[in-house]
Amino acid sequence: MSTVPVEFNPGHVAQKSVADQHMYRKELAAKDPMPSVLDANPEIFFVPPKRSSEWGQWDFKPGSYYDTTIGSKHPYWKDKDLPVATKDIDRLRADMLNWGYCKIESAVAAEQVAVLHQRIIEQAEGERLAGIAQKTPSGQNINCCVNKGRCFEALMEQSPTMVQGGPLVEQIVTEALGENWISNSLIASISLQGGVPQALHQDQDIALDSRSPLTVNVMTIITDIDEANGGTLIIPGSHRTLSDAVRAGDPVGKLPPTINLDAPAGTIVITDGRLLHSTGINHTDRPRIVMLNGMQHPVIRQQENWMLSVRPDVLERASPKLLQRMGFQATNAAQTNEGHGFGASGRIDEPAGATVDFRFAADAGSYLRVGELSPNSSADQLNAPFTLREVVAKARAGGRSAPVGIGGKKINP
Ligand SMILES: O=C(O)CCC(=O)C(=O)O
Ligand SMILES: [Fe+2]
Repeated sequence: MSTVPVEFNPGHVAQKSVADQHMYRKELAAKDPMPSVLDANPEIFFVPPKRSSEWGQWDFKPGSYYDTTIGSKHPYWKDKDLPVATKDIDRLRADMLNWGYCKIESAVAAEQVAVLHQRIIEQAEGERLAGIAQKTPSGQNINCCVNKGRCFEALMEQSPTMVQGGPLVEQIVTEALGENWISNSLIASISLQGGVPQALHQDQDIALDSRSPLTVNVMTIITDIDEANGGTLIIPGSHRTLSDAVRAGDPVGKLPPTINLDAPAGTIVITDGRLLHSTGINHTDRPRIVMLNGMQHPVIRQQENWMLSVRPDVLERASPKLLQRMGFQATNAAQTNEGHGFGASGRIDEPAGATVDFRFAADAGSYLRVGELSPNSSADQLNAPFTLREVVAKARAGGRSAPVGIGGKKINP
């Protein structure tokens, strides 16, 4: 056999690849505006999540990004023309462009909200009883809601049977993303008393210099939200400030203050994927609920649908590297499976993000997905051998903890 040229030797490649020889090092580093946001805005920082046993015991720092109020009460914002809840499409368009979000008034009628609200409360309790609740730093999420009630199927397609303002919602999303957008996920985000504020983030985590959003979030407000119960923290206008800075290659600089989003139940708030935001703190003893329905440009996905198309025998013999390359390692915000994979990094062979066992179960005809659960579910229904349970147990084997715990303890404070 001929000898392999030395240029192909991994050690040789590494030696020739010191950082200043990278092609786009400067450009790639400048694509993430968060380091410069954190530099210039010391009131914005990461609050570490608490374990169940220490729930509620965290150090509230006055003056920090989560210590705020709604726009109309905020000294900096109260005289600014922030988005208003309206059915006027021209105002909605202008609010999206100027502020990075808009509020569609009564997009979901009171009786439609009541159906969603009840289903969410029941499902949240059912998942806790079944031991598969997803605990988040701020409370609880219900993932993959499309499997958990007809009302969610209708919500995701903005059917007027569940979203009276569906046509208006869809028009705004189409104008923001272009035609044929797809849904990224459908999650109920529940903020509970005692939880920590989520880190401020942009949902769109690629191409942050983009002039228009590649993702938007269609947020359905299920309980009234405000400064008391953890209305979503946002920095109005940050969608532009951040993307302009990235495009210019400049640091972001000092940002205006955060506010809590306020909106009555039934409002649909559409946020630009570049807007800085996070779950707020719930100071009340009632759950704060918003449905997050991310939408994205249809091209943000793999060309070939490996999840479905790879033959079982290929999958059986695939190395961890090949699995990762085909997309069977979830990351925090991509390709999670029934919520498994949240908080993962996407690394090869990382148990917290490995999803191939769901596909193996499907091939074997034994994939049991979590469906509708409630406090009225029978013991058999609650104890069903959901595949999610097995995958999470495997990821946690040997005492490893999953970053965002599914199947942890009951989380009601
Ligand atoms: O719960 C909220 O208010 C927002 C949650 C959010 O932004 C997220 O999970 O990406
Ligand atoms: Fe978000």
